[in-house]
Amino acid sequence: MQQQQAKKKNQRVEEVFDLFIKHMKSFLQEAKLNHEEYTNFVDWADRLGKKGELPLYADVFLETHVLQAMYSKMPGTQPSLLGPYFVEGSPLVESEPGQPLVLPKRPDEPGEVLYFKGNVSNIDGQPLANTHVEMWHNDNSAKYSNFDSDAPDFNLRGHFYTDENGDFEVKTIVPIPYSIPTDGPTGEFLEYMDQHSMRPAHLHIMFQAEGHETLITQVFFEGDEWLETDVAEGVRDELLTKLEDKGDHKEASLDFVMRPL
Ligand code: MBD
Ligand code: FE
Repeated sequence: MQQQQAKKKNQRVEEVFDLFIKHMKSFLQEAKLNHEEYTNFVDWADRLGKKGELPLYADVFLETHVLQAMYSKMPGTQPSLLGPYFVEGSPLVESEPGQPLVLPKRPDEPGEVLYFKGNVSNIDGQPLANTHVEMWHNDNSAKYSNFDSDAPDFNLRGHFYTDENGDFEVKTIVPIPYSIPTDGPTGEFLEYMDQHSMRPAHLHIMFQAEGHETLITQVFFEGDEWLETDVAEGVRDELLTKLEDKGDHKEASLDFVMRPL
């Protein structure tokens, strides 16, 4: 009996909802939201959900604020958006001795070859060997496998581990700027806001190391035309790297710092 009750009541939900209502009251007074606007909102949100765009909308317009409220003053690499296109179960990427790790790709994968290097350490500067690194990004037509791309599932998605010095190097292609879908209720919202739909090119990267907080972040490239106006506001200065032109390929690198639990 007691167990059943404990299962249903969620103190945290109650606490957060009470706070939400408290702040919403003053927000509603300030916004002077009328009843018709409220019903328009409910109709739009219903369509958003029915089209399966709720995760997209939330990750584009809310997730950055969740992250900044909690983590912007914390030490270590700033997190950025997980986004709606992460899928669990990516393949393990292994390499032959002396060869780079290669993210799964089609034999004729279009795009510029990118060698991306990184180092993972803790906030005291100690390297974090054997850290689980998960990477995913879009292809040269700006599409993500398992979602809007015709590529096989898990194309340009994989995981691997840092070496004894906390280093890794992976071969993939350069991601390109991404337009979020504009043909549904999220696009309708963008029109109301007179806001473009672009995100700068980015690599998604997630680190898991024992005794450390999981770090979910993104890597952006200097000079990208969408950095300042990223529709999802995911860019942080420390997540920028330079794409170096090496003739037949590009190189980039960034170091990452994980916080202890
Ligand atoms: C993306 O590729 C993305 O990373 C986010 C956060 C939102 C929409 C599309
Ligand atoms: Fe993305």
